[in-house]
Amino acid sequence: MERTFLMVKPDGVQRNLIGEIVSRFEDKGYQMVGGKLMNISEELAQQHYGEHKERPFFGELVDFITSGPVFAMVWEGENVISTARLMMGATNPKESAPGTIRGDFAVTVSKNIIHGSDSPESASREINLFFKEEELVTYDKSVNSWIN
Ligand code: DGI
Repeated sequence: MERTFLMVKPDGVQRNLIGEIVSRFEDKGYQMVGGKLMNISEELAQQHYGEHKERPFFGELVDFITSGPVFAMVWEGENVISTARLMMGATNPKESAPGTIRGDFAVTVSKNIIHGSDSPESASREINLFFKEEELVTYDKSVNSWIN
């Protein structure tokens, strides 16, 4: 089954949105297989956002993601990578539709509440960056036969 990496960023944790965000993915029919509250080190932040190294906002991005605890998660389900991106909404909340997480809770691109992998390659890279294999829990839920 497809897996993705999702993370409630420091602004989402401070604004008490962990539960709301987890609920949205549970309500959709996806299954959490890993989750932890953690602080991101400078080194991990640089690795995670490596593709943005040359961007003018890279320093700001690293400072922000290390500014407080995040809630890192792995979610599983059919087409979860691209559907989670749809549920998150556009990167810039000025463009994200109402009903999406960013559309409902964020105002500015630098504090846009949630991260989600954008491809199978980044999902695999980010899951491995944040979680050890033994931290991920594979289990069956009988309700899944009514979802898939
Ligand atoms: O995958 P996304 O998070 O939707 O977007 P991305 O991978 O293009 O960018 C990663 C994060 O970088 C994004 O969630 C917020 C931040 N970001 C993107 N563009 C800008 C930005 N931050 C600032 N301050 N200015 C930008 O133009």
